[in-house]
Formats: sequence, structure tokens, C-alpha cells
Amino acid sequence: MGFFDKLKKITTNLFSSFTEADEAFFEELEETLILADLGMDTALEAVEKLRARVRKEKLRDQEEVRAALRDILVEEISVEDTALDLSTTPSVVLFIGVNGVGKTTSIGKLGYQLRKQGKRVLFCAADTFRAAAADQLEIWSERAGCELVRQHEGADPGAVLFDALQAAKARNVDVVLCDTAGRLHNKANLMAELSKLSKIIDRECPGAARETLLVLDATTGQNGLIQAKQFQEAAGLTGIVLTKLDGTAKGGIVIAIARELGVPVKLAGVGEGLEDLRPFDARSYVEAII
Ligand SMILES: Nc1nc2c(ncn2[C@@H]2O[C@H](COP(=O)(O)OP(=O)(O)OP(=O)(O)O)[C@@H](O)[C@H]2O)c(=O)[nH]1
Ligand SMILES: [Mg+2]
Repeated sequence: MGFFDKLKKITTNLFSSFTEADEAFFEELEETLILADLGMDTALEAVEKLRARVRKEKLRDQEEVRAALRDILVEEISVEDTALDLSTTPSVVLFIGVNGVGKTTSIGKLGYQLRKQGKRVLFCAADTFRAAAADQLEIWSERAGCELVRQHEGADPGAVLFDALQAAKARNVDVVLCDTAGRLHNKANLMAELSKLSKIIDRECPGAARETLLVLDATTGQNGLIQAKQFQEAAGLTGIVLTKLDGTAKGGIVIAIARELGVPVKLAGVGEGLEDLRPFDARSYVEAII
């Protein structure tokens, strides 16, 4: 059972014992939201807002309180437009994040979706740190029907990206999806590498539509927020891909990140298959749970 199912079950239980929006109810709600990994601050704030609204609008019955809670949570998540900006040819999407979060898998899934929309897509294997990384991306490129630019293990990631961008321009590719290493010799190296890749895109494709997506594993819970802050500083994020939402009760981190960093969750990974990537729509998610 994934996050949203679990949260749904918890909130359903909460509301099934609802008699009135009294102190006991608010306390239980607070606990529920913290358990779902909304983060202490966000949970407290959401409950505080609900309290104020219940008081001000004199909400009594369960449906009214539920609707108010829904609105408040949607407000917390909705940062801005969650659509990817892929408006130029080529446009470039950089996938970053610590190792094992699902960068390569998410590239495969997104590539597949873009192909189905008739776009020409090229994968760039700029994770040259790990021997099998480019092989793994190659397998995904075949599955998804996307092109691939790769080099040998240990190659300069910047050189691979440079090649990929030249190929994209020469072949009229619509979207370049660039994989990156999740781990280098140390964190400073990793961050320096990412900002270098970003500069190469600026230089080779000035004016191109760009996205820098932080891939986050929802099961990491609050630790995800710390990661997000570090990558935000190093690379400047335009969005988050939240993966493994199918296997965790901790997806509440979505709300904490959106609120604290102002970075929208744009895509949600809900499994290991080609089709298991969804656009993230705050309202429909919240409506599904509460
Ligand atoms: N259940 C589930 N598993 C996922 C999801 N996304 C990725 N995975 C799995 O997570 C594992 C790691 O995924 P990768 O795509 O290799 O992660 P990565 O970020 O590229 O990792 P590195 O290349 O080591 O930095 C794989 O076993 C994937 O199948 C998801 O949305 N749900
Ligand atoms: Mg990878």
C-alpha cells in the first residue's frame, strides 16, 4: 500500500470517529499528518489553519471540515505550474539526485511518454562514475524507443553531455534527458560536477527550455528535505520527481518540500515499469486521500 492509500486509510479512520472538530480531533489530525511525514512545521501549520477556519466559518459537520482540510493541503502543495517546460527544440532536462533514488528509471519512463507524444528523444549517459550506469540507460533507451549518447566508463561527464547536445542539434532532437551520477568521490565533487553540466547546457544551447529535476525517493522521508536543500543550492531546481510512492507511507514529504523550498513536485514515480510515471496534480492527490 502506497503513501496515498495509507494516508487515505488513516484519514478515513480519523473522520469515521468524527463527532465534532474539538481539541481531541485536532490533536489526532496533527499526529496523523506528522506520521505521514508532512513534517512537523507543515503539519502544525495546516492544523492551525484548519482550526482558524473552523472557528471563523463555524464549520460543524464532517463534510465541511474535510473540505476545508483538503483546501488547506492543496494550498500547501500548489507552488506553481507543474508542467515541464519543453517548449524549444532541443529542450534539455537534467536529472540529479543521490544514488539509488530512481534517476535512470525515471528517464526511461519519461522518455517513453514523450515518444508516445511523437517527440524525438535522446538520452545522455553523463553518469560515467559507475560501470553499469550507461548500460542501464542503454537498456531503457531501447525499451522506450529513444536515442542514446554514451561513452566509456570514467569519461568526462561534461564531454558526454557536449556530444549529446551536438547530436541533438544535428538530428533535430526535441528533448534531451540527461542522466547524472548520484555519487562521486565526495559531495563537493558531485555538486561541482552538476554546476559544470549546467554551464555546458547554457553555453551549447543558449535560450533552450531547461529543467533541472531533483529525483527524490519518497521512502527517505524527512531526509529528502535536507537533500533537496543541498541540490537546490548547487544546481537550482525547477522541479522534483518523487519516486517510489507505490511503496511508502512517507510521501507527505511532497508537501514539506513544496512548502519550504517553493519547488513543485512535477512527476511521481509509482512503480518500476515503463508506464509508472504520473504528472503530479496536487488537487487530485489531496482529493483522493481526504
Ligand atoms: N517501486 C518503485 N521502484 C522504483 C521507482 N523508481 C525507481 N525504482 C527502483 O529503484 C531502483 C534504483 O533506480 P535507478 O533508476 O537505478 O536509480 P538511480 O538514481 O539512477 O541510481 P544511481 O544510478 O545508482 O545513482 C531500481 O531498482 C528501480 O527499479 C518507483 O517509482 N517505484
Ligand atoms: Mg542511475
